[in-house]
Amino acid sequence: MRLTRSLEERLVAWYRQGRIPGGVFRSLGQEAAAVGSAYALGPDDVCSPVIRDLGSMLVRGAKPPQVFRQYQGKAGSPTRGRDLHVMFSDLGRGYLGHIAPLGVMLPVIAGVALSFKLNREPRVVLAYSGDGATSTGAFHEGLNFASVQRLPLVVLVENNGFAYSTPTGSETVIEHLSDKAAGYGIPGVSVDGNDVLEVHQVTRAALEKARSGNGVTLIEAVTYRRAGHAEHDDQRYQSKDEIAEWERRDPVTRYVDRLVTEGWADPGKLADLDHRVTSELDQAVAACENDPLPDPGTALTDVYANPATAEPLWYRSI
Ligand SMILES: Cc1ncc(C[n+]2csc(CCOP(=O)(O)OP(=O)(O)O)c2C)c(N)n1
Ligand SMILES: [Mg+2]
Repeated sequence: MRLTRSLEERLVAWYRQGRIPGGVFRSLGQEAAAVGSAYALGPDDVCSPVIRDLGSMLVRGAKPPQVFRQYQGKAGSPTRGRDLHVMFSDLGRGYLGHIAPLGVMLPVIAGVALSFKLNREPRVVLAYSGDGATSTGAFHEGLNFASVQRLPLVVLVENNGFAYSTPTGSETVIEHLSDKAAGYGIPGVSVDGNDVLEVHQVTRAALEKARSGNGVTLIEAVTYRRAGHAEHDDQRYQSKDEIAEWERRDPVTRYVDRLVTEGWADPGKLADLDHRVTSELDQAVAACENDPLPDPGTALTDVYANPATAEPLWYRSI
């Protein structure tokens, strides 16, 4: 959680310096949902993160230099400048990059879970979703199919109170998003999304249930988006009191307090961990900040399965 937060803070600084060509979507205040749940996955399992789930990718082994290169669209980034921010996959580490239209990853990920079932592999899939995405047709079709087929899937909905500027109450009339599970005949549970251990325990139980052939679970992690939708968004539609209230429930502070009060870690050890995060990020920045951008002449390469070989038409004019 500390690595996720500090990495995103560096990205924000770069964004303000005009060094990021796309958007920066932060998970400030909701890191526990992505991190606590991803730690419940086994080494051969797969997850499909969405925009606030950088933490899950770091848990699965994504490295900060990769993330910095990707955000800057560098030639050496995971998508070699073809896509931006967290939209990249690493099948070896078990995460699938998402595609921008909300909800459409659910049918894709249901297909991944179906392949595990057909091949009798004891692997499970953890699909992340925002609250807004649960109101799309694709989400419904994907979840319905997965439920009917009893696929090894867990869907974790991060209810952070907003879909861009639309409050959750204007996206859906139900109060608890876990109640949507009833429409699919699967169990649904709501958890405190800012309690990393609760998220972890509930996700782990649901993943094991899926692994033993007992089907899909829908988990709602109740949290709050303390930053804007992305860095360009001034959040004028969010109440300052509400943001302050959720800052008091910050998942990192809460976990640190618990580690210290219950005697799991002393403050010195936690300070060492903070230093480690800072130096890992310093090294990552040094390793990649002067990397080159991709050669524009290669823009069509690797975009389609059978890449076009001709130069892009506009290339000759630059
Ligand atoms: C089908 C579709 N409609 C609209 C958008 C534009 N859009 C991108 S993110 C977003 C908000 C998503 O809200 P939510 O699912 O709650 O996730 P959050 O950003 O809160 O993590 C919107 C409206 C989109 N990408 N796809
Ligand atoms: Mg949301």
